[in-house]
Amino acid sequence: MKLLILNGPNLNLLGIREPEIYGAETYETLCRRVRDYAAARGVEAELYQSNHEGDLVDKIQAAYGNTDGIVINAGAYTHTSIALLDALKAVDIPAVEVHISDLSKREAFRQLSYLRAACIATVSGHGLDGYIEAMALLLDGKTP
Ligand code: CA2
Repeated sequence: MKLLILNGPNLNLLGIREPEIYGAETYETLCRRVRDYAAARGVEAELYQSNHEGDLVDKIQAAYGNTDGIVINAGAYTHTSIALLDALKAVDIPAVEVHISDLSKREAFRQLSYLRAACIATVSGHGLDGYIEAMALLLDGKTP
């Protein structure tokens, strides 16, 4: 069982600005938490972060045939990227969309998610725990 944990633009900067929105934990902490949970569950987890839309598309395409689930926080591309939506639809791998902040309480331009239509669930506003919840959803069909 292999999961791909994808993070989009600026998520590598977690913890250095806007802690009131995104918390104080760093991207490295997120990676460690994901790896620890994967190890505890006996599954493989590959983490990938990019600021470039095409790189994220390439990574989704490369998952075809070798990955059982995708956790994706596409950052700002969530609200703009039909290319990422198409890539997720094309590979047809179960995917869960994660947002650290609660999008429903933020700006109007963050209310639209193009990716939602290709995901089995969305976890929003649970901080870094949301990534673990998304992994559990893919592994068990429910949150811990
Ligand atoms: O809440 C989320 O996880 C978001 O996907 C985060 C994106 C934002 O564009 C989405 O609307 C919601 C932005 C991530 C930016 O992360 C930062 C990290 C450090 C300092 C400032 C921003």
